[in-house]
Amino acid sequence: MRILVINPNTTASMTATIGECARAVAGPGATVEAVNPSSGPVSIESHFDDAMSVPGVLAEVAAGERDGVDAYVIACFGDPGLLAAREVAAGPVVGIAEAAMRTAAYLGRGFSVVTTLERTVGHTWDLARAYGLERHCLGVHATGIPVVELETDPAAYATVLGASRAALDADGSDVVVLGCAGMADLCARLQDDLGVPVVDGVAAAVVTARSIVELGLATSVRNEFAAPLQKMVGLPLG
Ligand code: 5HY
Repeated sequence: MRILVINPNTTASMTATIGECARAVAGPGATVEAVNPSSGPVSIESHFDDAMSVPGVLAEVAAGERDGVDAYVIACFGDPGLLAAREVAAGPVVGIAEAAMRTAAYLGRGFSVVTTLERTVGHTWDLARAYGLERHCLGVHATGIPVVELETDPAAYATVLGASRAALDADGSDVVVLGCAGMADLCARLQDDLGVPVVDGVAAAVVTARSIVELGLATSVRNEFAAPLQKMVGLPLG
């Protein structure tokens, strides 16, 4: 089984870390390839960034379809282009925010999302509502760390740990959801230090995508998620 993990931002070092975290949970018989678009935002922290990343995400999915990919993961917590990608792909497409929140809902009464910048908080609430998980999402908390600084700021781990502790206390929650793909490599250490389940969406999405394929399931093409009509002009989306 081939799983294509798409980092919608163009930071290749982050794609490499995401790929390692994805491979660690992919399981036997699954190969994971991690890619990012060649053009677009270096990080996704606004509605503008989110929108500008979508053509690149869809181009990667279109290339994956030509290449025989079985399932896709969109590895950005805004889940950019998720529904459109489901129209393009024959196999399942799983976004890390949706996978993380759904997984967290199995693990306790409520979860707290710990994310990067304050300006992304509203979009995360929008996603929790869209996925029907608002009842389980007890809070969304910004650390103030820009996405690219997760890789470079030596204090990033301590800041995420402190924000997670504060979120658990403030929300009365049982589970922490990491609100950025760039936090994937912090997950195991945070879980040890916090003593509660910590959900990394990259891992949750890879396992979810694999499970859907193993169940012999795929996105329904009956109505909404049927293949889009070919009517694009001047956009190389395949
Ligand atoms: C992400 N941005 O997972 C989101 C997270 C965020 O470039 N990868 C990004 O901060 O909203």
